[in-house]
Amino acid sequence: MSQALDGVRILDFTHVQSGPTCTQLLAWFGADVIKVERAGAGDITREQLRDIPDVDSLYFTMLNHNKRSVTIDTKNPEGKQVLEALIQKCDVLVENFAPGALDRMGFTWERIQELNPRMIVASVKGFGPGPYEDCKVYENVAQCAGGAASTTGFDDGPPVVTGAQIGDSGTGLHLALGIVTALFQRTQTGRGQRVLAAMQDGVLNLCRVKLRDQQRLERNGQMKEYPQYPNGTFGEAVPRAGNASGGGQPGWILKCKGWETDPNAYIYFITQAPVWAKICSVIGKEEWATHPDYATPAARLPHLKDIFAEIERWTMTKTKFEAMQILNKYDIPCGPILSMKEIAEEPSLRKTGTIVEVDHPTRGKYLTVGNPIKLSDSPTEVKRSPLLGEHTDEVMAELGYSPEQISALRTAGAI
Ligand code: CAO
Repeated sequence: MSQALDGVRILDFTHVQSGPTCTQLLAWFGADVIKVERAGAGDITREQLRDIPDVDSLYFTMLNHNKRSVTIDTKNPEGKQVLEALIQKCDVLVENFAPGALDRMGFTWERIQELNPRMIVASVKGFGPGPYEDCKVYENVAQCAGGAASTTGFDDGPPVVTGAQIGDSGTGLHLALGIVTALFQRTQTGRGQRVLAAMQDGVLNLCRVKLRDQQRLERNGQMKEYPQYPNGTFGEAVPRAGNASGGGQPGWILKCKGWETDPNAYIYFITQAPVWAKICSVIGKEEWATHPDYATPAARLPHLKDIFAEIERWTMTKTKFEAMQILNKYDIPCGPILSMKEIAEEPSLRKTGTIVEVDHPTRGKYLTVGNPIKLSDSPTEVKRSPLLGEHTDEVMAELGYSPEQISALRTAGAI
């Protein structure tokens, strides 16, 4: 079967996590992704957090599936010529270098336009134009600058970063959408364009509900679904809300059977208004369904702590999976706190290709997260990440270089 992005060629100048997330997705949708790396070194993540000596790390392999790897020294004059040939042949150049690095290499937007006016140049940067535009940025910096850290954690503790890589992988997702959108517009205009996804912007986009709450706080001085209400205090900025739900249906994380020894024996429980009577019946508090202090969502808000304490008395008598089974029968929204071990072993995720086992020539078998976006007409087959420079000769031949020329360029240190 064909794939959605068949025929699209991506010149992949990305490294670490944000950019590679984007180009991996494009590769999974069928694009030919040619990753350019420095000979002898490659993407720095190849050697970061290694679990097996001298073998590409899981950090690298899990972010670079379905790509081809070519080595080019883009600061070498002959290497630059090879890169120019690739720019002429490709549709999109994706990069997440530090600000200005592409210009310093000699590949300004103007130069790229001269070489290929249809080229889309897509970049991840830490910040958009403004006071921090020249800064180098990693994941947690973006989480802090994008509003996630100040709104994550508990009221009596410091800001907390989340394990979800919303700065890197989140921005990579944003960039991928920008790229396919630009490709679509190019079908009308025939022109390329620049696509920028700043990590601060991407994180803030994912924290949209917290800017909503900032304005609610400024108008009313409090937010009744926050744990600070009714007995705590609100300051000028949105406080950390612990495990409170970001939406209009209050929720909290509750202990389940075994919590004393299992750090993940918990369940997320949402007291969705339409199923309130069922919740009362399940936990044995039938009288709450009609009691004036509990019967309506507004009446419940000042009592949320007591309500969740009562529900927890019930959840603590069940394992998280038993609780799920019972609650789902009544359409009560809830979710088990799953550990990475449980996720890795979950058969349904293997079946859908969300968790995939991949074989790698030097590492052997490992697990990865497959394509989370499923297209019915464009199936994804996850293929292992390339070894450093594995496809240099193949890509050079496609560009029209003879074996002798390739060998001479290698001797000159250009590839
Ligand atoms: N041949 C020759 N030179 C190459 C090359 C190649 N194939 N590939 C890269 N280089 C050079 C670049 O031109 C750059 O050189 P100059 O500094 O002389 O211009 C140099 O390698 C290093 O690039 P860098 O500054 O991007 O790398 P770094 O490790 O110092 O910084 C990072 C890493 C991520 C902080 C920075 O790239 C960045 O801020 N990127 C944008 C934001 C981003 O994506 N952050 C998320 C990263 S994922 O956690």
